[in-house]
Amino acid sequence: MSEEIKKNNYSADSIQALEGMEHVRMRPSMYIGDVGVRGLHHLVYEVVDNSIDEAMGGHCDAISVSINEDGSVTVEDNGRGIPVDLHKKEGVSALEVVMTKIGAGGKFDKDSYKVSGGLHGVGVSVVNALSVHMKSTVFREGKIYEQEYERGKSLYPVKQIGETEKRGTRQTFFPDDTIFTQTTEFSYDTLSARMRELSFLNKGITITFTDKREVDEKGEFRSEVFHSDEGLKEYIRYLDGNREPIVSHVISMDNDKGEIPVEVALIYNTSYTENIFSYVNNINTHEGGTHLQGFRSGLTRTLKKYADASGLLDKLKFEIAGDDFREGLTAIISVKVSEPQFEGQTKTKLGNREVVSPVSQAVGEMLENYLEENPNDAKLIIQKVILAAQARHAAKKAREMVQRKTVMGGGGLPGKLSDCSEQDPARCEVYLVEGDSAGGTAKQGRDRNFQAILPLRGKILNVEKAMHHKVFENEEIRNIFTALGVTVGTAEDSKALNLEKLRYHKVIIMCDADVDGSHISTLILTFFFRFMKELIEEGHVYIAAPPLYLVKKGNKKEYAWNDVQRDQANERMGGSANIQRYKGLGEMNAEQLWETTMDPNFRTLRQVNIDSLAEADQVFSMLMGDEVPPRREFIEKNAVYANIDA
Ligand code: 0RA
Repeated sequence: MSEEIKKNNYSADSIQALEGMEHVRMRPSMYIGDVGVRGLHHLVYEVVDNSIDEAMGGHCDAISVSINEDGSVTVEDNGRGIPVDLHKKEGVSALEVVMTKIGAGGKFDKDSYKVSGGLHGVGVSVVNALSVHMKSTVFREGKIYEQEYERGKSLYPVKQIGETEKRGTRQTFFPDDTIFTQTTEFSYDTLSARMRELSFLNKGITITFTDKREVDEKGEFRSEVFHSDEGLKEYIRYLDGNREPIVSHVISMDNDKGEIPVEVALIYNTSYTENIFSYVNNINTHEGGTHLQGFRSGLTRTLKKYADASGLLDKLKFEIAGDDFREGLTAIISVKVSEPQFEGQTKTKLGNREVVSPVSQAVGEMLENYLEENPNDAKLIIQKVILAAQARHAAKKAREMVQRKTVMGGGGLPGKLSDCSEQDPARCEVYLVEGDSAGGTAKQGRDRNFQAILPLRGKILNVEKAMHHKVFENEEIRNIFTALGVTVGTAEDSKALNLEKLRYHKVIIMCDADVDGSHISTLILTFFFRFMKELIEEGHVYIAAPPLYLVKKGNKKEYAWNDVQRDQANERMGGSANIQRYKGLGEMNAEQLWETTMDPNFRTLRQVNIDSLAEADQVFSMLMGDEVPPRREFIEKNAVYANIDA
């Protein structure tokens, strides 16, 4: 090839690369889902995924992630280092190709263990394109190399900047605030939860997470080290730490040598909830899919076979349903699939048919062995299943009662509901208000055109501790179902929620701004989380924020939501203002409640969303379960909503 042609080829390729990177900047959501808080955090996951891949290939065992003083993020591993030698086809270093070409990540190394496709796995070049500045540092073969980029464009060719004994790759990036217009601020809790999750899903790796934006009283950074030797087994213990187990061990298997690597761990506890978390290539598959299907079929088939053979079912008058095998079950399934097909609304449902049978078989074998070796536990599990079947019959009756009153229009709307006049659900909102008296104030203060009020009596039922039929028999809970117009489970065993008839697109929890109030909010949220998860997932649930103080002097008045605002307001009024601390919603009159908490032009609503379902589950079981000490500790350390992104 003549020099001339080579040059042309190179520039043609680089134009293509440029177009690729431009496209990422033009349509970022196509690559990272959205440009909100979630998309922003995806940038970190993408970079970390690359280091995890290097670790899964057996080339590294330590990854450090830090949020830097200036708000940028650094991810460093002790792997082989991204190659920096000339990439023949592209005419630049391999590092530059990886960093500036869309879809180039890992492709030049066919043997590398590279499975993190799907949601992430878009390539580190996407992160580069969406960063105002990025710097790659490679420690490789005794030398240190570096290259920097601005909005995905390299500022200079890869250069050697020194010598080193170290091996590895360090990536630092600063998200572009013209892309992430909502915020470029990383959340400690979100990243920490994901690093913990990754350490459970990839045993043996040490992930150090540090936030350098602030120091504590001792002058130290907030930092956590995550490392799991037992993987999913330990993950189950973490998730279920606040529940009471009915079997003596976590049941687990790890078949990482198979065609499709499968890892499973499960335990049965005394609760009535089913908690199955499934992952494909470290991505939480919220919508399930073929691996989950395989798990369920393996579980049901094996337990049923054992139960039939045991004779324990002989006196049972009705069939056991699939659901019955999963009451009180906490399980995690993690599979690695080389070409995952993601389907579903949020692209978190695995579609690959070939995954069903290996997972089903692996789960069957694992359980068979366990039941064989632990006959006492086996009996306890089967007894639990029988109890679940009996409870299901009772719950079904109770549920049908609610149903009849809601859908069939029999009972109409609850008497306590003050409905709004607007008919379009998209414009309607309902306030769930703690207590009849605050309910009365809210009813006076509201805009009755589009705001409905449903007062709730004191503490609502703690669904975390109640059997399902008790939940459906509870009056406050029935009122919520009826008022919202949603129904549960139309088919025999389905618990699927029907949101089509949802009467209000904003469901706003309004409680006192004190400990009791946040307890009640938590009870309501727990109920939504366990019985109307979709309502949260689709963004319909909000928490109202009533003010803590009224600062008044002469005819001036200001509200304050925290102590800083209070003091500032006081200063603005020249000091010595009259400060009233609201002990509850009841101390506000209708006008004040409207002005501060209900008027869409002034109020702040915190939207509740589930960042990590596993983390949320752990928090709810801790807050609402039986064990008191961890709960006290958590409440003392955090706001109640620490893991529910506001
Ligand atoms: C392909 C080949 C080699 C290293 C890597 C990928 C690699 C990529 C990343 C991304 C983050 N950290 C990483 N560490 C390594 C090198 C192959 C060799 O040295 O033979």
